[in-house]
Amino acid sequence: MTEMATALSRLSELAIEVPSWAYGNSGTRFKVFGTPGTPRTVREKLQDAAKVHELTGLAPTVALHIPWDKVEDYAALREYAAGLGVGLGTINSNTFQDEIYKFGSLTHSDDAVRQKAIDHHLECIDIMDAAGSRDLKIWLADGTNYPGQDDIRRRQDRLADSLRQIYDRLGEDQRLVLEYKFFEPAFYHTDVPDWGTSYAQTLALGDKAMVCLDTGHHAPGTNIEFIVAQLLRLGKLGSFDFNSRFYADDDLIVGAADPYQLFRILYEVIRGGGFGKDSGVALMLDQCHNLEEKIPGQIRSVLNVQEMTARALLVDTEALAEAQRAGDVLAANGIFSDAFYTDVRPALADWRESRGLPADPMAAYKASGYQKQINEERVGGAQAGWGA
Ligand code: PSV
Ligand code: MN
Repeated sequence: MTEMATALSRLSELAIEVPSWAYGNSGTRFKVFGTPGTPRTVREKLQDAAKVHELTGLAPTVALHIPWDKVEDYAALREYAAGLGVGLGTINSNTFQDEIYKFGSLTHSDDAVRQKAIDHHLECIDIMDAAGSRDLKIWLADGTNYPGQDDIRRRQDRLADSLRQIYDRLGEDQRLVLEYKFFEPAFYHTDVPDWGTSYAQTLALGDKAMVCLDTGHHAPGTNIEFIVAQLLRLGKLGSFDFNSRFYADDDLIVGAADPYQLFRILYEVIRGGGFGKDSGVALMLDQCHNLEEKIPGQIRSVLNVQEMTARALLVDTEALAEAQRAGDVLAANGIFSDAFYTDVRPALADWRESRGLPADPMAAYKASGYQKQINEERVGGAQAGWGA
């Protein structure tokens, strides 16, 4: 087998979870631009996600956000999704849009507010039971804007207690993933700002609690692949929220800003045993499409992950280990770079065709007429978006 064939033989293990909210309207704090054809309901979001999977074979599950994607009957939603060829994935909690959470949710000093936030997560687990989801993803907007505003140490204790109550309600095969973010919306301190805090909190909980790494949630210049390597080493990397950024938490198309960084991250994922169905690492997207059309935006994103995964699989690990052992810095770096600079696109096009998929999913989407169809059909009603 050629090196390319060996690399591509592992690609069928790649599965990327897409976020329901990527199909709704979202934007910046200045303006959210609506686009024609935007879903009005969860079912319409699932239709769009299914289109991405149909054309790429890469996105078999869809993450839901509660309450944005609240429905009466999750078992029925699950069946509806299955009919479209996709499954329901991670359930994301949301304690960042209610008035009562102005000063925090799982860390709040008022027990009544904190209980409400805990109850919301317990409700999310009920939804997971009905939807058949494995993961509960928790990201908190909790933090403070001014030194002295609250007792940052007590807030950690309250967080630990809240998480314990949520963790104890998880089913045997369910997990909790705790997502960190270094700032925003809080500007002085954030209660789960970094992987270390997420690691410490999830370690205290037990094996079913893991860290979620959102690639947009670090200070500029952070060596994210190092964090990936470390968390895999510690057995605590539960999931990714992939997106890319130039400045802050930009939520742009993954791989758009820095493809080499995506390559380096995926190399460490593979190297650390985080790649493949049984690895326990969920590869998700967390993106917002404000200017571009959303469905092709998601298609581009999953293709970018696939492309960088293929390149990372091309690294000649034996030659690399040998160069590293020999202390040959330039040879080692050269081997690494050679894989990154290999154009895998023609091979990927063949790979897709051999599986009955379109060689060029972006072109296939354009030619499919789907966008025109939803633009015409989805008229009236309220377009889904942040808070909807
Ligand atoms: C927070 O910035 C975040 O990354 C979390 O994952 C939220 O659930 C998501 O964005 C909402 O868009
Ligand atoms: Mn995220």
